Amino acid sequence: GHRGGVFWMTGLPGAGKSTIARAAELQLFSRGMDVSVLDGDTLRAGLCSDLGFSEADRRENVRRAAAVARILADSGQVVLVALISPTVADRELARQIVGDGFHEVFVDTPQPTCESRDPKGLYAAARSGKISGFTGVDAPYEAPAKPDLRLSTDGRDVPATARDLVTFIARTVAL
Ligand code: GGZ
Repeated sequence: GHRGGVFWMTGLPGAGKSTIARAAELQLFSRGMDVSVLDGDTLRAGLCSDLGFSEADRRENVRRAAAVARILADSGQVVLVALISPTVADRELARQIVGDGFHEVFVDTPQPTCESRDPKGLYAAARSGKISGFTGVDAPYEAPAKPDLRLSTDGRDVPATARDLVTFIARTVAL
């Protein structure tokens, strides 16, 4: 068995949060651990479909994700949360809601790398003014100064990065 815990993955759009979370989920599952993933895309398709990208809506998005994560962690799950959660205050709110068992993970990918990935063309749309308020272009991203874990992704493949996360999680939730 293992304890529950919340591993809150913050980073720029395109940093690899969701991809690393999904890869880590598989690795944790194959170790027999109880794991779930809450990611921005999924939450915004359902629980948070009424929210946009204003500062207040992002804060509410974070608040709901943290509340759900806490419920799951209290029931013993390892919860991977993949949300931009752009400000220090957003993540402080999440930490406060989750309580003990909150761990901040910074998916640290240089912005040029994120922009060159641009899987959905959103950086390009933001650069050309087709969308506004895009994180990293014309909306802020405050990198965590002292994350509990920093995942540097540049030049590394997803399974290797996910392995670093899984090692950290396994150590953290061990009974
Ligand atoms: C940031 C945006 C925006 C704006 C749409 N700013 O790479 P994606 O496309 O699929 O994932 C991003 C997702 C970010 O949602 P989060 O819930 O993680 O954000 S937050 O924590 O700030 O609430 C991105 C897409 O939504 N997207 N418009 N303007 N990301």
